[in-house]
Amino acid sequence: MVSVPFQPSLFGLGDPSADASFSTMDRVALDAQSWVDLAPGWLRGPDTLFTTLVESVPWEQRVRWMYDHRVAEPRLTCGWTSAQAPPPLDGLACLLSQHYGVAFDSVWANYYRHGGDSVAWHGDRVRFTLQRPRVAIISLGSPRRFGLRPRGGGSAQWFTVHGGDLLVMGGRSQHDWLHTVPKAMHGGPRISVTYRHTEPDPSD
Ligand SMILES: O=C(O)CCC(=O)C(=O)O
Repeated sequence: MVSVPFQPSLFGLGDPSADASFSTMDRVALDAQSWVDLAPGWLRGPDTLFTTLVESVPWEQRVRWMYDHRVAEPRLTCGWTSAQAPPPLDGLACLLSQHYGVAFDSVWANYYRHGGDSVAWHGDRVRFTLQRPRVAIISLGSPRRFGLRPRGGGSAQWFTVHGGDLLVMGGRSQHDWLHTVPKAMHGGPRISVTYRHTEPDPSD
């Protein structure tokens, strides 16, 4: 694995601010009931936010049981309620909530320190309590591949997410699809800021 240092770009510097009109957003239908919304460059100043979060968040190393031994998750994480999340993550929760008509009340940030960090194929736990959860992900830092594949088997769909991009999974995507951020041989550091909601969409 070759670790590539993060190079901020001119576009990425400046105060973080989101596109409140979601003007670049496009919906990709995964199947009749599951979708992904993609808004490239939704957040301006993503490199400023990336650097601030790397330095200021109290990152935690979580461990998991694998059979009979404990393994460190290959990324660092930190979570808050949306109300307690540091700015501008709290304000971004409000903007996303207004747009999607659900109250995004929790924020989890994941720090992939280098291309060797990853998250394996999985569906989010919100599927145990919600029919059609929306999960919103803002990418910061280096680009990464983000994959989705049908839970029952079939070919994967791949997206490359760049710093400032917003990706939202919705419909039945947590139930019927799995998603992953695989290791990247020449990948640099990346943070994903993920938003989830507890209460269902009133129309569900
Ligand atoms: O980092 C990402 O973009 C995805 C994160 C994710 O799937 C998760 O934390 O459940």
